[in-house]
Amino acid sequence: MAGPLPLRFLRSYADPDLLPHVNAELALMGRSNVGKSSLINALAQHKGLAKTSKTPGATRLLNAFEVGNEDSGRWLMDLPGYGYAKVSKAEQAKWAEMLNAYVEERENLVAVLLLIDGEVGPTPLDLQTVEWLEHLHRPIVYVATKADKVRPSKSQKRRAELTGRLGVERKDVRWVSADKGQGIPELRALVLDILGVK
Ligand SMILES: Nc1nc2c(ncn2[C@@H]2O[C@H](COP(=O)(O)OP(=O)(O)OP(=O)(O)O)[C@@H](O)[C@H]2O)c(=O)[nH]1
Ligand SMILES: [Mg+2]
Repeated sequence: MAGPLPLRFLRSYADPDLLPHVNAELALMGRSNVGKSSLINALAQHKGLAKTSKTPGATRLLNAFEVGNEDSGRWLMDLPGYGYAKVSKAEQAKWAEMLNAYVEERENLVAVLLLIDGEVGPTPLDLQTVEWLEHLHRPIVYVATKADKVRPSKSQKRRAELTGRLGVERKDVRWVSADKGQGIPELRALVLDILGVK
């Protein structure tokens, strides 16, 4: 278990080719509005650190945050979401290209935190993303978001459905609520461990 993560926003990148070398990087992926930026804020216990919005499409660039000491070279990357139908086809294609290039080529991307909406469950696009990440041999950490929105009476059934559709075991999915704090200390500890932050 760990307290708030020391996270500093560094800068945004539109082009993954311009990213500098780092020691280790962990990226948050998931469909638009699943709660990636909110999760960053919860990990840091710092509202407003990453831009969030009720409307999908809040994050449009690759946003780099440094974890731990200054110049630790251990980064957490907030990515634009996928599957947001309301932006133009051209814009969607641009984001997809940016995400693809990032995930395919980024060296020292040690794992991807793949966020799945705990209330909605995995969408076809989420399952497609899983296949793609597996194909690229990128380790996946499954995180189910918005746990507070699942009624306690439905929680067991929902958990079983979600793990069943992902084809993983229950212990492989971490349930979190950025709003209520559920699962956040455990996820902080995992992030530090994955990135090798002392
Ligand atoms: N109830 C509840 N709402 C949440 C939680 N996490 C995020 N939200 C809400 O979900 C909406 C989207 O959150 P964001 O963090 O902006 O989502 P995102 O994945 O970064 O979205 P994009 O940047 O568009 O890809 C906001 O209205 C948040 O307040 C949660 O744990 N519980
Ligand atoms: Mg975002």
